[in-house]
Amino acid sequence: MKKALVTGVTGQDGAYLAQFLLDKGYEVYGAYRRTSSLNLWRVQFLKIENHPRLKLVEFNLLDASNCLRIISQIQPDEVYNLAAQSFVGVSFEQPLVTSQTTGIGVVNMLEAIRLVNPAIKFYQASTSELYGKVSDKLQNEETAFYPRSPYGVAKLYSYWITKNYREAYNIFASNGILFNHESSIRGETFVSRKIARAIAAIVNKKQKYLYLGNLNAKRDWGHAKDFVEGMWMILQHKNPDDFVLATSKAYSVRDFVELAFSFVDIDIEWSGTGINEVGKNSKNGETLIKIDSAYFRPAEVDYLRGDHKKANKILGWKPKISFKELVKEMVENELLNI
Ligand code: NAP
Ligand code: F7E
Repeated sequence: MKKALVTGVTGQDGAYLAQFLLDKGYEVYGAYRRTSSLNLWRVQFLKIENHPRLKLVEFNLLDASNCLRIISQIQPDEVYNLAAQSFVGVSFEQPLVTSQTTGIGVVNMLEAIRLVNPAIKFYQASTSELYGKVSDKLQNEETAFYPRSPYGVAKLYSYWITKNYREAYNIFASNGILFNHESSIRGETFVSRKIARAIAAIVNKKQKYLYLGNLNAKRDWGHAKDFVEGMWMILQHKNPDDFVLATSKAYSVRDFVELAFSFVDIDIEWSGTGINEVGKNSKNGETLIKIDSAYFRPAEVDYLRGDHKKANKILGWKPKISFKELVKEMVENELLNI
């Protein structure tokens, strides 16, 4: 039975990946950060918390001794490093914590693997935020990086240190450069879930307005379930390598809002400009969406659209869940659980 260590198991991808690996027959060590109140709601949502092959272990990526001990005690076949401060907005407020956790912290894990057993395979959660101020209309593994946030810069370090340990020590260390992926268990502050939650609250008269920042930013949004399968495929490939996982379709935040409201039969009509723009229910003229400048970022990533040809050709990976299905699932889940 193969053993996998998944860091960040309390996060969206960690929970989905743990579920995926359990289904594949792995023994899964789900590493979570010790806090005053353990937060396992995602693992519970996916109904895997009592799975006999899921072992939850306390862990902190910032503590090198802890990484070393965990790797030497568990002796995993595969390590998926998903732990990070992953919110781009917060990274502008907490640049040092973000640099340490999302950037430097990764070395703790790579060093532990190098010292304990360099045959352990390592997956690093890299991101489309590396591209930032994009030069190409469609970004692939060859596109130049130009990160636009402390988060993106930290991920640039972790991307390169992963590649460096591969080249210097022959460790099977691969980067998955993943474009945005969402689900019903996405963090509440990311724009997709924020919109879905607000719609359920507005329909149920618990909230009057949805406040947003930049409506025109475009993202390549997929479903987390498809993407965790890609992470596993990356580590099953015969050689360590870096792969883009994306849907290759881009939609704006505005598109997301319009589609999401359409699932509760509300057609959004926009008027005004800049921070005075509003979104109204076209049937009765009621204002539902307002702009709040607090949600604008000091430097924005305007456009991301990934080219997943390499992953498709070499790994046979492709996304299965469409943008429309994703948004529908998210809105329906919020309506059910409000
Ligand atoms: P997430 O929901 O924010 O999960 C991040 C996880 O990291 C949480 O379990 C968090 O624990 C844990 N963590 C944070 N600091 C830690 C530390 N010092 N030690 C141990 N664990 C720590 O993020 P996600 O969406 O699942 O993303 C997973 C990974 O993929 C992240 O590295 C993210 O940057 C990257 N990524 C995400 C996307 C996306 O669209 N989702 C795209 C590209 C790359 P707590 O629960 O205790 O906070
Ligand atoms: O923002 C705009 C915002 O916070 C998406 C992380 O998983 O994906 C994620 O990063 C866009 C941005 O995700 C609001 O300015 C407008 O342009 O949902 P987000 P993100 O920044 O793309 C990448 C791939 C990662 O690696 C990250 O870990 O939406 N936007 N209004 C807003 N964003 C938020 N959060 N809230 C708003 O009110």
